[in-house]
Amino acid sequence: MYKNKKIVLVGDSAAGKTSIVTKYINDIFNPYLNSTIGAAFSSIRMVAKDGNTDTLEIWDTAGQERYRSLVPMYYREAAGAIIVYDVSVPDGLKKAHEWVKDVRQCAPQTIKIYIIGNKYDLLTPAKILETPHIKYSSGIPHYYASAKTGKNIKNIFLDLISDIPRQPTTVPVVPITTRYSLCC
Ligand code: G3D
Ligand code: MG
Repeated sequence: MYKNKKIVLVGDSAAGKTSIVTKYINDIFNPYLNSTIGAAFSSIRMVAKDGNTDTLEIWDTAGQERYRSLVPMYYREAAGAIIVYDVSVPDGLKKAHEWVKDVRQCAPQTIKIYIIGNKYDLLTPAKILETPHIKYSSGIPHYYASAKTGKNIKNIFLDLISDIPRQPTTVPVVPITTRYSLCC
């Protein structure tokens, strides 16, 4: 038995975190989503690249300043962090790196971090030409994506889940004396 793999989505408000999760889980893009309050939880089973099935626990957090103090709570025992920024916002990638600092400070040291530049569909052909195609940003895997068109959404989750090693579940050890006392 293996532990579920806990993934947290963080990033500035309106970067598209909820839209990415909705696209991944339900394969729909809903342009009329309500903004997230606190965090939303979803669970899904998926087949990793090695053919084994993992259960993913996805925590979609709220980026607004007023909920920011809650975010470290969601980092606890997280195995992966998806940091989302909006490619159409100036300095989006720089802001994503502020979230990287946050994750490194509060999450387990072993956490796998991915940076996602969402809303790629909003870039004009001219803008696409001047946007550098980076695969890594300061050593962190970086993807351009679009929750609207679905670009890279499945790849992100598949790559991340396959990057996270499986951890056996710890079975609680029942002391022998306790076991005998139950029989009498
Ligand atoms: P958040 O969860 O990070 O706060 P949301 O962000 O998923 O709520 O999305 C914020 C806004 O961005 C929404 O629009 C949503 O439709 C839009 N959006 C999310 N992903 C994409 C994308 O890939 N492309 C485009 N074009 N828009 C996207 P509103 O208008 O409701 O604010
Ligand atoms: Mg949201």
